[in-house]
Amino acid sequence: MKPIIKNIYAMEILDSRGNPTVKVFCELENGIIGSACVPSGASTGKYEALELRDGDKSRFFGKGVLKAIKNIEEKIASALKGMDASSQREIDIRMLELDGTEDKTELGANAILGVSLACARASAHSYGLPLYKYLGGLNSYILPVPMLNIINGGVHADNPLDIQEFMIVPHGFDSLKKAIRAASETFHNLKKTLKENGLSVSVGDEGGFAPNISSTEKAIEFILKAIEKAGYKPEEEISIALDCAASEFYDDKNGTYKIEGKELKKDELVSFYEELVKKYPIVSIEDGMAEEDWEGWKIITQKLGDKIMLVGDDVFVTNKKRIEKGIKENCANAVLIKLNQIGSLTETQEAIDFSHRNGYRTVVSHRSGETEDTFIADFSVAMGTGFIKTGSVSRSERVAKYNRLMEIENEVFKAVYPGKLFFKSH
Ligand code: 2PG
Ligand code: MG
Repeated sequence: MKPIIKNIYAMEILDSRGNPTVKVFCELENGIIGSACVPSGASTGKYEALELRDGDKSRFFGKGVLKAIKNIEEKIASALKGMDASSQREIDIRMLELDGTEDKTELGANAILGVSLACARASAHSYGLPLYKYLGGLNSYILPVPMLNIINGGVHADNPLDIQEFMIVPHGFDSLKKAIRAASETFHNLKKTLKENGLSVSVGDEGGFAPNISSTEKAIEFILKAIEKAGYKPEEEISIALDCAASEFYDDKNGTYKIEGKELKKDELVSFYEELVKKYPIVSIEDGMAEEDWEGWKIITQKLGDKIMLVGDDVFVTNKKRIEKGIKENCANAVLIKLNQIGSLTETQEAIDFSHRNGYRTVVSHRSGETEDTFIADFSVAMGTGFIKTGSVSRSERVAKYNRLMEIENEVFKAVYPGKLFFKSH
């Protein structure tokens, strides 16, 4: 029996920062209901699709999402009723037409994405398939290598670190379970090390520690010490990845970057990164340059593009047009993938396919404001991206995704953990 959409409805729930967000339910005529929750960023890119908020200061400081819910229930539901929930492209394109704007300002990307994902879930249930198989095919088998953010800075924490995310990449293992265990043991050793140094071990938005330090090098050294204390080998087994979120410290008037109390020109910032890469086992830098700074992106790609992954987040915003510009101009070599940056499953899949076809790697990513929804875990396996970043090994909205991935690893016959494949040179 075809999974025909009977009704679509939504409600306001809270995200991991206690702010409202959208949860959507897709009810099928066969009685099955699929639901999905929409996450929300803090260091959002300027060119992301619009997250529709009410702006009514008397509720949730203006952050309510009742308008988005109204759009779902009054406009989108009637347009999709009677459609086959497995016709994902048709559903998404129908919503894009209904919205009619470039960046989803009419209906809201949070409204559209919630519906898009809830339809996929309902249809997967209806066919009796786990989401990763439904989206990726019955033979989906590639797990992602996690990038775990264990020290938080930037706008995700109340500390003086300019760089937003200090991640560990446990690539030197032959299973995801072993990689997650290594990450957990490193995390706990980092806690011990920070405590011994009189530093706070309270965590930031993504579950990483947020110690009161300002030096990038110091943060990296604490992590390397923790890896060793946990009995693992830095570089061989566990490396470092950074998300600089450089748009947050870019001065677009002067074209300079303010980092660690200094004002650096583009090439000086790139030299700063080059030194870090020389000194430490860094395998990936995300948003090393700002979203507007295409020139800076060219410089960093020339200098570091053949050595490490250079991941574009704010600069690409999961938008095929911006990714295309990046590829043409030789900017970055990988793309961060966030469903809610572009606002539909279909467009996200297109962005991933397009990146892969052009030799760019992709990393599926959470948002700093998350929910208990584990869609991205299944999605990363379905798309075979080989990478995911979904925070630290604390805070359940982060851990839920890793736990789901380990479940998938149990389920898939000889699932491949590609860590050693991706980082051969290390
Ligand atoms: C990022 C994300 C997720 P935010 O910059 O990559 O870590 O943060 O959701 O705040 O944009
Ligand atoms: Mg980022």
